[in-house]
Amino acid sequence: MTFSLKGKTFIIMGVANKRSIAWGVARSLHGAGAKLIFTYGRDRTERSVRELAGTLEGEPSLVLQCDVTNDEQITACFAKIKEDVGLIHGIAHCIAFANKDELDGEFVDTTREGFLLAHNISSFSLTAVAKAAKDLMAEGGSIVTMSYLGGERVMPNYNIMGVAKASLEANVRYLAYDLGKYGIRVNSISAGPIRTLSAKGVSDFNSILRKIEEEAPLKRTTTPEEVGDTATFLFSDMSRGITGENIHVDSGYHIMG
Ligand code: N5H
Repeated sequence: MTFSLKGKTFIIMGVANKRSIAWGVARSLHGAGAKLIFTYGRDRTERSVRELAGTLEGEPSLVLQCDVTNDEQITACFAKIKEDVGLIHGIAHCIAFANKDELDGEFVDTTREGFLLAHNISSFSLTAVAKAAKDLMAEGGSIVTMSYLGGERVMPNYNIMGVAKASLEANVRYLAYDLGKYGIRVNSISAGPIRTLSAKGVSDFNSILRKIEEEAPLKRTTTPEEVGDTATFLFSDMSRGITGENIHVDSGYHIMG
């Protein structure tokens, strides 16, 4: 059994910029010798993803659009991947969205539209992508998605995203059950708070980080590299007995009362 991912291909969904967790996953996978394919959702992130992908040494990575709210785009994206590389070994799903005005104030005020939008992008997209990718993982594979403690416990202001992450974590378990027979494992990483673009504008983010530094067993906050290395472990044979799991990469914060 080996940690090396040489000769294996992974799809990374959700890079926005160099601070993205998805980019931490990409760097770690690249370091393990994997071949990468990047997907982006919105037109305006294309440039940033292409620039970052271009900084990786070796063969250039394929960069494709895959707006996960659009079934035709998902189909077209995976058809293109099938045509270009044939076989893949895993997917890093690092995608989430909720309306900004619903990540503040009271959860009880969540609208039907906002509720459905958050679930569509942050949870259903995993089901849709797993379905599209299943046949491309003919040698078995590993799917890894990103969660947060707010899916298990109430965290002020996380609101609709907490409910969407709870759905995502259950989604992981049901997908793990279905796809296990094909040798495909499905897991999530519950990352501690990281200053990414999606965390931008979160009021008092500094004090959230400070609380982690004070209270978490490891007395420090989480880095995208730490999440990336755990994802690489989940993509490698070293984790071959693990599926349907939610691994906390959060300096141990989740064990605190
Ligand atoms: C308890 C907290 C703080 C409050 C909640 C933050 C939730 C963040 C997650 C969502 C996914 C952020 C989001 O959708 C923001 C958008 O409304 C606006 N931003 C964007 O559109 C930017 C440009 C793009 C790149 O963002 C997305 N998502 O596409 C949680 C924090 C302590 C931890 C945290 C920040 C968790 C998390 O889930 O990310």
